[in-house]
Parts: sequence; C-alpha cells; structure tokens
Amino acid sequence: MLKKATFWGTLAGLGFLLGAISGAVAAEPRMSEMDNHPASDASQFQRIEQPLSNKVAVTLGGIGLIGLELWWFLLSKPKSRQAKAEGDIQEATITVDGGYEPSQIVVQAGQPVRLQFDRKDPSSCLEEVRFPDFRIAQSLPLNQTTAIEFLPNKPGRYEFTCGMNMFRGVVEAQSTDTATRNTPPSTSKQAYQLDQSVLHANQADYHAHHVPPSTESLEASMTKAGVQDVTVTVAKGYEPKRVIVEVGAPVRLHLQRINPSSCYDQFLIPAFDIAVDLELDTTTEVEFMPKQPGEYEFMCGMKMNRGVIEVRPRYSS
Ligand SMILES: [Cu+2]
Repeated sequence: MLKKATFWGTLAGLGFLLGAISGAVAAEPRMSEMDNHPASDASQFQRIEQPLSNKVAVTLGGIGLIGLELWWFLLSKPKSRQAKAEGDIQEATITVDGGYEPSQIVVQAGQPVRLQFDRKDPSSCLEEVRFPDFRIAQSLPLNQTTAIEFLPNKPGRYEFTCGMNMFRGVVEAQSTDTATRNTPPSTSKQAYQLDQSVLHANQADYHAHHVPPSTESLEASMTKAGVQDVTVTVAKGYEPKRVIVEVGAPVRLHLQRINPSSCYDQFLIPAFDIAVDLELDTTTEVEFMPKQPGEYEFMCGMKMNRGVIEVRPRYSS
C-alpha cells in the first residue's frame, strides 16, 4: 500500500510540474499579443505559436493535474504510515477519533517503537488501547497524548485494539534492509496482509465517516395515538445521546442498530427495567411509561456507551 501511495504521489507531482510548465507555455503567446511587443519579439514567440485547441487542451490538462495534486495532498488520507526515527527510537502519532488514524504503522523490527496516541474521541470504547503481543493495556485520557513504547523483536504484524476489541490497528514490523535482501518475504503473503489492513482500516472508516452528524438531543414527537416517538440510531454511540420526552405519556424508542460491534448487542434502561437484544441492521422498539420527571440513563449491555432520557414535566396548556 505504501508503494502504491508513493507511486501516485510521484505521478501527481510530475503531473503538477508538467501542468504548470505547459500552462505557462500556453499563456505566453497571449501575453505577447497584449503587450504589443516589437516585431523581433513577436517573431520569437511565433515559433512556438500553437493552434487554439492545443492551448485549451494543454491548459485544461494542467488544471486537471493541479486538481489531482490538491486532492492528493488535501483530501486523500494515507492509511499506512512509516514511523520516523527519533534517535534510537521509531516514533509515530496515532489520532484516536472514531478509530485509529493511521491504522497501520510500518516500523523496523529490532528497534524500539514509541507510539503517541492522541485521543480526541470521548467514546468510552476508545479509552483503552491494547497490544496483546506486548502485554500492554494502557488507558488513554481524553484530549491528551499518551506514549506507548515497546520493542518488536521479530518482523511481523502486531495488532492493537481498543479495550473492547472494536477498533483495530496494526504495527507492521519489517525486517531491516539487509535482512530483506537476504530473505525476501513472499509476495502473496504480503498481499494478504495488505488486504487485512485494508479491512481494518475500513472498519475504522465506517465509524469515522459514515455516521450521520451527531445530534446531541432530540425531542420526541407525539403521534395521534398519544405515543411519544423517537428514533435512536446505534452507530458510533447513540444518536441522539439525549432523548427529551414529557411525563405521563408512553414513550416508544425505535432503536436502529447499524454498528456491528458486539458492544451494542444489548440495550438497557435500568430505571424502566428494559433490557433488549438489538439485531444488526434492524430496528427494535421498546416502550415505557415515564411517570416522574427526571433523567434516566440508557446504555449498552457493557455499560460503555450511554445516553439519557430526559423526562420533562407536562406542558400546561
Ligand atoms: Cu465498545
């Protein structure tokens, strides 16, 4: 994957250079016409005069390549990153936000590694990171960077996961250059490994990008039958996190589970004795009657993800 990225980066860079040069060449004759230069100058430019269609094509090509360049640097996120050597230690920063970014770190085997986990996601799922191979289980305080160090003695793939095994990443320890030359790794195995990392990256992506924008709180809507209806999406946490209802009318929650993580297998509202199983890609309904104003917590079966049902006093109309 890294090689592919380098290839495209180089191609885009070359394209940009070509585009800029040809753009300038195409623009030059026009400038000479405008400036009303002496005849000698004009004849100099005439030698490179091109048909208009060529100029347009070259300019458009240049603009297209500039666009590609911008896209490359601004919009495409590398999924894999090579750790940087800082003295004797190889270092990389991983952003913890709806998964791990990047989710694949390439390091050299036999040298100590320091990973800086920058946790930005408040979800309790991500409050711990584990490296089973190194017997590391480290809690990550929110909005802080936590360093984790270990030594990958042998080349190989070392997975790391959140405390709930929900989000994943991998440290790929490669043998040093000399060792690689002596024992080239099998290509098919490498391809398989890349597929695996793409799979994991996609899992993290699912949480990072395919989740509707967060609605913090939502008021239930009253149906004609007098039921307070709310849909709660179970994605990266509960959306909305706060459900607002009135006292004295039944509440029906439509729990729409789109997150495959087993964290969300169960849904609990202890105050109303509700404990239901949520099937993936299915909407499950629960009903209860709020008799007292107040705040009532709901949560997943593992009590990691939480939300609140806010029961307000009835409107006096
Ligand atoms: Cu979880």
